[in-house]
Amino acid sequence: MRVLFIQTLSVEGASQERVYPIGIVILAGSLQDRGYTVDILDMNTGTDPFGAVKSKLLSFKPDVVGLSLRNIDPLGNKTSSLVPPFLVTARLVAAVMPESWIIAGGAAFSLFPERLMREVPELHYGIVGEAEDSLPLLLASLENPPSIRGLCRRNGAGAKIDAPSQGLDMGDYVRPNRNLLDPSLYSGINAYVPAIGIETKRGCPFHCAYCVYPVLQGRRLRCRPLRDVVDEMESLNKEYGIERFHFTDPIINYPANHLEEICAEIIRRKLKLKWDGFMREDNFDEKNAALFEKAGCECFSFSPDGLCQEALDVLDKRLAEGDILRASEIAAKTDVLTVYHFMVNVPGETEKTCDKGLRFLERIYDQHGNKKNLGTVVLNNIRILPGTRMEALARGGGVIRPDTDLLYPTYYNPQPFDAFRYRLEALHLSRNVFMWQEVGAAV
Ligand code: B12
Repeated sequence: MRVLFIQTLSVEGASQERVYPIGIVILAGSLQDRGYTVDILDMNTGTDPFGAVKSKLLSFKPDVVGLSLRNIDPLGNKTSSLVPPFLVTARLVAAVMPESWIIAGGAAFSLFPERLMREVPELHYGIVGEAEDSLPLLLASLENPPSIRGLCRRNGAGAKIDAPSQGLDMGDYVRPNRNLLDPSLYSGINAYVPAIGIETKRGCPFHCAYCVYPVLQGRRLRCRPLRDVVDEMESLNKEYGIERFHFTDPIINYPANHLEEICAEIIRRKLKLKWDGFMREDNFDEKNAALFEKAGCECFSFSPDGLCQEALDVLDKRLAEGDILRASEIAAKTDVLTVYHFMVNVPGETEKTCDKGLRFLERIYDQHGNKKNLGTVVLNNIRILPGTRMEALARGGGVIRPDTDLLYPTYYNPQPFDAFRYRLEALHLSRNVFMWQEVGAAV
């Protein structure tokens, strides 16, 4: 059986940062190991994505096409959607290869399975969540599949979805087979984000009110054996010359010691690699910050999200303002860049919390002023995603209607603080410009 995987459009235009699609490369590799003939097309890498789909279909002639939908929209306060290009891709596949089965998967599909089955009638099946075990079972029973973890099948006008898998043992992790999609094609195309992702674990035990990571990977932390992680990085470096990596974990420095052990192994093998990933502030101290830096960390990415204690509490971050300031003080003393992500106009925002937020941002800039090692500050309104506490808060509080369709970009940004983001952005830009231009104190 011939199986073609397509990474559908993940970004709005060719100028955006691209990421190597490890999800479909893992799936294709494990199918190949089982005797399937596989191929991969990433629509994000060329200049004529739909033309590339048509020619790949005609040359490869797949029996099954797996469509991966990673992002439902570009986030970042934008109002465009990635559903239309996904729909058109499925339509194009059905038109060119009417006999092929079309199966969808990926993070964004997993957040909206039923909605997307309705929106895209060309899809025969979907798989919600991780698919290493489920996809081979589905391919072996396409005409009449039994109950399979995460399987999404049509059921009248709607869809029936079996409980997803969130339990893959990371000791059995099958590394992405890079022969199926050359990682060097992704070298040098991004200005900021390392395009090659490495998983060190799956799962997230936290309860942040807006976040879907536990929906996608479950709450149980499943760590990969550290040598397997470093072997993967080392072989990518030796075989493909890859030097920069992004650890894709929800939180890279949790649980304690896993990342530390990976770093110790990188240092022991004398690998000259650069990497980054999202870290929690309450597990960040002088000792591990120094170790991370020595092992090649090129950016501490923090997502404290709340700009004051009230915001941290309403977002259920289980962090204190002091944790964030202490982490930023430590980070500011290193030679590593730090990036902070904050959410703006969160539930319960008042004049007082806005003022506190502005002062908090000032303090972070003050800490980094000396070494000028503040990469950037990302300020976003919250994209309301299904199944999160934010959805309940937004619907319950009348911020969105009971029937608002979350499939398309919907942000939590009620009046009267709907323009607060711009005040924060003005402060952020001003501090940034004045830090670099050295023309005295910013206002
Ligand atoms: C790491 C990460 C990043 C890194 C990527 C760096 C890199 N080099 O890889 C960075 C920080 C750069 C990033 C950026 C963005 N990201 Co991001 N990212 C993630 C994260 C945490 C992990 C992704 C990952 O690699 N997972 C590991 C792989 C193995 O899993 P997977 O791809 O999901 O594949 C599995 C299954 O989905 C399934 N599957 C996948 N494809 C298919 C296909 C078929 C046919 C089948 C059956 C199954 C299947 O099987 C796979 C194996 O089990 C996810 C959250 C999450 N936990 O999923 C968010 C996530 C995917 N990102 C998201 C978004 C929106 C973005 C951005 C648009 C944000 C922005 N404005 O910058 C950009 C887009 C970048 C791009 N070009 O696509 C959203 C997408 C959903 C949504 N809300 O739209 C997520 C879910 C987070 C969120 N906030 O909700 N991201």
